[in-house]
Amino acid sequence: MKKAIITGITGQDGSYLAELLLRKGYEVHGIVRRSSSPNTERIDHLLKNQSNDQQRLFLHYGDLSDSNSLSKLIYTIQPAEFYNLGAQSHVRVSFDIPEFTSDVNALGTLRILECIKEINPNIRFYQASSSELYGMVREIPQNENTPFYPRSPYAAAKLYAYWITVNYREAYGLFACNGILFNHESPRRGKTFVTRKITTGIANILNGKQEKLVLGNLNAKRDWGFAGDYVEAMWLMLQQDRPDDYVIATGETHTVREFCELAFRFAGIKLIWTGEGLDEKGIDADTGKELISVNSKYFRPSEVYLLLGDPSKAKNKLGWGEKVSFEQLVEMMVKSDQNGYSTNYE
Ligand code: NDP
Ligand code: GDR
Repeated sequence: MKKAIITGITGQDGSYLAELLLRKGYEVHGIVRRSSSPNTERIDHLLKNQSNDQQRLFLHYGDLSDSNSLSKLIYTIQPAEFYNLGAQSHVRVSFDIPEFTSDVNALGTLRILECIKEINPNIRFYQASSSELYGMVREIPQNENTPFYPRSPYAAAKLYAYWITVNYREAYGLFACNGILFNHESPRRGKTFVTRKITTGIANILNGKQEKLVLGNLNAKRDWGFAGDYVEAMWLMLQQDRPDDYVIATGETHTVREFCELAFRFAGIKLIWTGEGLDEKGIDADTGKELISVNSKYFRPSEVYLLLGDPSKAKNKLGWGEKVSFEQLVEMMVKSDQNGYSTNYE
């Protein structure tokens, strides 16, 4: 039975990847951080679904800032594949805690690569790289050859992680791959990322629990896909004959404003806009009620304005393609939050 280790298994992508690997017959080992209250909500359904004699999902305490925990787990588990999804993944928050973000996102990756090199160089390694590397974009659309220009401590740390992964591949022959993933969302997306903030906000507004949504930059453009589709690409990268780096994206971009309009439409509300800049408001066209306003506290000290990926290489070489469209994604997230979030919602 193939064994895999996942860091970040309690996160959005970790939960979908664990599901995928279990479906494929893997024994899955997740590294979890100690927290003061349980944080396994996204994988509880997987933990409950296994009987004692057929257990294939195991959780171990560890941390990307703790080399000893990583080396002990890699040595004892001896996985065939290692997926590094763990990170301080919030771009805005990385401006508040830049040192912690760099330790976990940059040096955490180095720590794993060193362990693999020293303990078992045959372990295949996936690094969760990000479209945030492109930052101030120099080319539209962005592909594997587009120059990087990080715009946050998060992205600068991920830049180090990207290059140290390339370096360990070239210097030591490790099977190490970067997936340069553009934004991907789902009903399991963390509630402080803009898409889920919008869809949970809509559910709360409809339930009378929240007056309106307060957002930041409505003009930012993102290439949004479905997380369930994107974890398949991670797995495919580690099944190839040669290690390489791939852009994973849909090839479509939309503004935050467009996401809002579509999400409210799936909730049965037609949104119209008035004002500009900090005075811009999203209004219910039928009732005139204010549903969206802008607050500069959600602006970033330096913003990434436009991301649009070109996934041609992944399509040609991995045979990967997204299955869920932008409209289907928004509808899925709106409905899931309206019906009460459940991890079983794919
Ligand atoms: P989440 O924020 O949902 O999950 C992050 C995971 O990392 C959580 O399990 C978290 O644990 C864990 N983690 C945080 N700090 C540490 C640490 N010090 N040691 C070990 N684990 C830690 O992120 P996503 O699932 O959305 O993203 C997965 C990865 O992909 C991240 O690296 C992210 O930066 C990257 N990425 C994401 C994209 C996206 O659009 N989703 C796009 C491109 C890249 P806990 O539950 O305890 O907080
Ligand atoms: P991002 O995702 O920074 O692209 O990083 P996020 O959803 O946080 O922001 C997307 C865009 O929306 C704008 N925005 C707001 N963002 C948040 N969070 N809250 C708001 O109220 C708001 N209003 C407008 C932002 O300014 C931004 O332009 C995500 C993370 O998953 C990273 O880990 C990953 O690497 C990248 O996607 C690809």
